[in-house]
Amino acid sequence: MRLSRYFLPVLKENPSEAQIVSHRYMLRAGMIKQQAAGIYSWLPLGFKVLKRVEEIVHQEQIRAGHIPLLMPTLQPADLWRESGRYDDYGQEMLRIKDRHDRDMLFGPTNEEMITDIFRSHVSSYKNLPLTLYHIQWKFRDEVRPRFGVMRGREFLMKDGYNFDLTREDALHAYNRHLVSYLRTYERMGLQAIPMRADSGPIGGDDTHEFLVLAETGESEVFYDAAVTDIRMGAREINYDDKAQCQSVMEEFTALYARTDETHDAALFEQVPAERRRSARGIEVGQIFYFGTKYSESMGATVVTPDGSRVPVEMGSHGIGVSRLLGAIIEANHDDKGIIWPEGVTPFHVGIVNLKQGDAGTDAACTEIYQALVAAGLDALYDDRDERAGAKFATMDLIGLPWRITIGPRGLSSGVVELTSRRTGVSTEFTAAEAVVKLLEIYAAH
Ligand code: 5CA
Repeated sequence: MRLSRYFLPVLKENPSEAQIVSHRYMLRAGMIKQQAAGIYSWLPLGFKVLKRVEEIVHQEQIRAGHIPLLMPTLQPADLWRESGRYDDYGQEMLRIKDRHDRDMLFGPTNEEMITDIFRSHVSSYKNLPLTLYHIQWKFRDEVRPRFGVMRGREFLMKDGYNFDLTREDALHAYNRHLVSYLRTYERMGLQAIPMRADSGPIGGDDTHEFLVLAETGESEVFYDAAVTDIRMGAREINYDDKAQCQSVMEEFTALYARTDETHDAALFEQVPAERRRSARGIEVGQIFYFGTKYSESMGATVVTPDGSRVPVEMGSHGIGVSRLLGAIIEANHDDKGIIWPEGVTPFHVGIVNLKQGDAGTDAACTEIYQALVAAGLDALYDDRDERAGAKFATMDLIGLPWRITIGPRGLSSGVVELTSRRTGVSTEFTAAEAVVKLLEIYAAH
């Protein structure tokens, strides 16, 4: 993409309404525009990152054996009357009437609708286990929408629902989600720690939230510092292997890590004093096991091998897809702007032409731009007639992990400069070497 033809409305001034760094940079980098409290348009750069985050979520869900579908944003109120949540949900639910005076709502989550789909089509244990998920916009009329996409009213969520015959199978689904979430966050350059939490309006006994540690996080958390040393890394996971998923779950949840809702001061005292931490965190996901809470009230039953009928065992599992962009920026930035992890960057590399209008540098920039595109890399070429300083500032703000700088001096000795946004370190390469180097870097992502 040539920047002169792109739509990147960067802001020079700090927007006064933004209290935290991710919100400030998302507005300044022209990623989002607020349309109403907690409701945003996703401008091209923001939309590109959102799609990349969404793609990683899809890939890891499919890897875990979970099946994508798509449910609507609007739901009939009657489904929610069946589960009893229509009245319970309170003012967070946006209630709408259609022209026939029927009660509708903008879905804040989909337990009822997925249970309805299940009961319409599945009636035998032979179709289990089954996990269905979608990535769809939700609406929650939050009292205090704030911090940009962190606490929106309209937000994008991945929500998945497992259906199993036995409690043991449902707990395996819970573990599978836990493992797949850990992989998902790590691919985005984030460490998200599973912490014992409270189930709130979703219900159920077993639940973990995934917390990214950040000073600006809304949740208060207490944990054993040793938990921050554990990584999924590149280990191979067989998602059908119950014992393996269980052991990863135990490894990541054995140490003390809880949100304030379930914090137990006496238990926390047993953590060695030098490892006891209290901090703040951003909740980027939550998994729930709730058994037959919805299947019983909504009549979702299956025939068992011995011919009897039982309500299906369920759980639900959510990732805050749009919130993740805020969390990634909170964890990856400096005072000049965003520093995208390679896994989610909107463009792989930016090209800065130091002397726009000079025939030699223009031709060299076009050539390397075309070579990058031909190699399958997504490059943003700043071909605007601007000072070099302004171009560097824009690149630093929008946070592409790599920048190629091309000017007459380097070209006279046949080199361009490849600079890491994270370390600031520059290395000289020929244009062809720079392309190869970038291909190597991105092969791992
Ligand atoms: N049905 C369950 C699991 S699918 C559920 O709704 N869980 S949840 O309430 O915990 O939401 C899942 C994730 O969505 C949260 O962990 C959080 O990351 C994200 N989320 C929740 N509310 C908001 C909001 N107002 N703005 C942005 N993201 C949100």
